[in-house]
Amino acid sequence: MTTPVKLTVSRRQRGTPYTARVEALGVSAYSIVNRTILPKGFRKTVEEDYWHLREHVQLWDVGCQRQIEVCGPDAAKLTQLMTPRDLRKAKVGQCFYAPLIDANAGMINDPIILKLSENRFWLSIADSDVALWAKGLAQGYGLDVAVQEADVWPLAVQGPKSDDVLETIFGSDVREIRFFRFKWLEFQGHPLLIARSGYSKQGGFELYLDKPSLGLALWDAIWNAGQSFNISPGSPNLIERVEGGLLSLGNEMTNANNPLECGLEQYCSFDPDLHYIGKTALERIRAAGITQQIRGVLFGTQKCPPCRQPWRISVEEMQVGIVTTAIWSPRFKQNVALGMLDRGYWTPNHPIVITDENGQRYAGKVVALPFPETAIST
Ligand code: THG
Repeated sequence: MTTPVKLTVSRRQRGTPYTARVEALGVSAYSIVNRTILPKGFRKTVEEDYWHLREHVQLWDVGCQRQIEVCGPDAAKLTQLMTPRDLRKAKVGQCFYAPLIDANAGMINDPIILKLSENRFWLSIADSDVALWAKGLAQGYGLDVAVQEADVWPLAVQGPKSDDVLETIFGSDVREIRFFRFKWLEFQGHPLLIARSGYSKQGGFELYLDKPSLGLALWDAIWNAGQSFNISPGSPNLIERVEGGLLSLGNEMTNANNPLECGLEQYCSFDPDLHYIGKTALERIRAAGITQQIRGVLFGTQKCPPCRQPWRISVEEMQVGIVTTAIWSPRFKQNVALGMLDRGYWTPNHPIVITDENGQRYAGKVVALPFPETAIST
C-alpha cells in the first residue's frame, strides 16, 4: 500500500458559489472535475449516504458540471457536428444525454445538452475540455458561433423527496417539470433554470444558477426548506451510480472507447441525412461489430478495496475484460462493478473471476445494466 498523501488545492482548482456552505457542513473529501472541486463525502459513510439518498433528499454541489455555451446562428449546426445523437427535432426546454465523439468515433465527452433557444445550447460536461474542442471546430469550419464556458453553477437536489423540498420554494410548478425537461422559475426575482435530471436514479432536479452571487442564498433556501424532509448534504453516490449503470468519463470510458462499446447506441443515429464528425468511423465500427462492451459485474461476498486501476476479469485464466469501478453493495450483499467485457463473455450470468489490485481473486458474474433487482440474493 502507498502512503496516503494530500493533494494541495490552489486557485487553478476552482471552488463554486456553494463551497463555503459545503465546508461549513463538514465536507470530508473532494475530487476534481473540470478543474473544479467536487465534494465526495460528508460526515456519513458512503453506505449511510446510499440509504439516505434512496429514502430522503440530498443537496449536491455539482458546480463542476461546467456549461459550455454554444451561441449564434450556427449553434445548432456546431452542436450537431459534435454528437451522433439526432438533435434535428430537439425542442427548446429539452435536455439530451449525448455522446460527443472525434473523427475516429472516440469518446470526447458525454454531456447533457440543453436547448435554451434555437440559437443557444449548453453542454453540461463531464471531465474533459470540450470548450477547446468546440472552439477549434468553430474556427476550422468557419462557423458563426460563440463558444465559452458560461458562468453557470449547477446544484442538484436528488432523492424521492426532491419535489416536496422544491415545491416549498418554487410552488407547484416545479412538480410539472417532466424528466429531462426544464423550466425557468423565479428565485429572488431572478429567472433560474430548473431541470428534472441528475446523476442518480432516485429522481430529482438540477438548478443551473447563472448568477453566482445568489449561490449562498439558493443553497440556504433549499437547505432550510429541506429541514422538514431530512435533507443532507451529499454527492454523487458510488454504490447508487454503479447499480444504476451511470457511466463516468475517465473511469468507465476514455477517448480510446467508442459510444457503441459504452452501451450508448440508443443515442447514436445512423440516419443517412444526418451529418456529424466521426460518423464514417462509427458506421465502420458498427458494420464490423464491436469487440467489447460495458456491463455490470457482481462478485465476492467480502468488501473489495476501491478500484484505482482497472482490475483483470478472466475466464479459465484468460483475460476477457476489465473492472473499472467497484464497490460493496449493502443491498445486493455482493460487490457491484462496471467493466468492459470482451465479446463472447458479455452475456448476463456468464461466470468470471475478478482479480483486484492486491491480487485478491473473487468469483463473479456478468449482469445487465442497470443492475436488475432480481439479482438481489435473499
Ligand atoms: N448532470 C448534468 N451534467 C452532467 C452530469 C449530470 N455532466 C457530466 C455527467 N453527469 C454526464 N454523465 C451523465 C450520465 C448519465 C446521465 C446523465 C449524465 C443520465 N442518464 C439517464 C440514465 O442512464 O438513466 C438517461 C438519460 C436519457 O435517457 O436521456 O441521466 O448528471 N447536468
